[in-house]
Amino acid sequence: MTPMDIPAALGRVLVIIPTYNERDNVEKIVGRVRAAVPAVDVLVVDDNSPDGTGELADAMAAADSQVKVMHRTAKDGLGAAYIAGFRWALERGYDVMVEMDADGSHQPEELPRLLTALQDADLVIGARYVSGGKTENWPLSRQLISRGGNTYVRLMLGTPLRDATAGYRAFRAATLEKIGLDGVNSRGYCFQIDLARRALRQGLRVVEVPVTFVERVHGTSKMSRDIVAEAMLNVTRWGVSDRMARLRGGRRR
Ligand SMILES: Nc1nc2c(ncn2[C@@H]2O[C@H](COP(=O)(O)OP(=O)(O)OP(=O)(O)O)[C@@H](O)[C@H]2O)c(=O)[nH]1
Ligand SMILES: [Mg+2]
Repeated sequence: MTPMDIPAALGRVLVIIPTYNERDNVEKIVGRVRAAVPAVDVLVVDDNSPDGTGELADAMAAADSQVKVMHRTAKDGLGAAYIAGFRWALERGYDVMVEMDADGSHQPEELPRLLTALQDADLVIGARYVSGGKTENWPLSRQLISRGGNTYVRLMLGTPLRDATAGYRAFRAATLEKIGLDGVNSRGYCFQIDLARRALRQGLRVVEVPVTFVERVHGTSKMSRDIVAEAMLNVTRWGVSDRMARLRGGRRR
């Protein structure tokens, strides 16, 4: 895709990139975002990476006024980093917030597709498991966990989404204000499921567009057994309490 202007109706867009030890990725990803959609601003949210990612981000910010950096004191999970980035953006009047990983799995060149779709949506999810979407170079074990997780989410929560755990997203500011960030406390990718579920419950328009998710080449994954366990536990809890609420309210409807 060629560099794109932001659709005028969308307003000011901030791409939020959380980082923890992404020294070999951070410059490349920020450069790709700025090249793909030159009008967007970028916020790197670094959790005091020991490998110097934060300093590299500072150097980029010094050279480009559209690049900003938030330094947090310690590794506190992806969810917490995004919430901090969202609050930063809301305080500064951005109209759209994009979530993007630093490791190249979310291709900046596909951002125009997400922003185009956001013109008729409140939340756009760059989805792997819809027609036209895919994962590249992912080991079978990761594919099984990811697909299995999504099936579980659909069954437990009764959502129509094919890729509720996907982390490449575009939110309208009004969407984040409506769903409220105060009660969101999941740390790993469960955070993504939580936000999608909250948006759907508010009756907001959640649209999935196909993307190609590319396995990281540099650096190491922060994915862990704890993150999967957190997601399973929370999804089960939400599913059970939704069902209980429906049973209690069912007769009156
Ligand atoms: N600020 C911050 N960023 C984090 C934290 N954990 C992960 N990240 C970043 O969040 C993004 C996604 O993390 P990954 O480790 O790639 O997790 P993943 O995509 O589920 O795992 P892989 O597919 O194996 O790469 C990357 O940009 C990480 O650097 C954290 O605690 N704090
Ligand atoms: Mg990754």
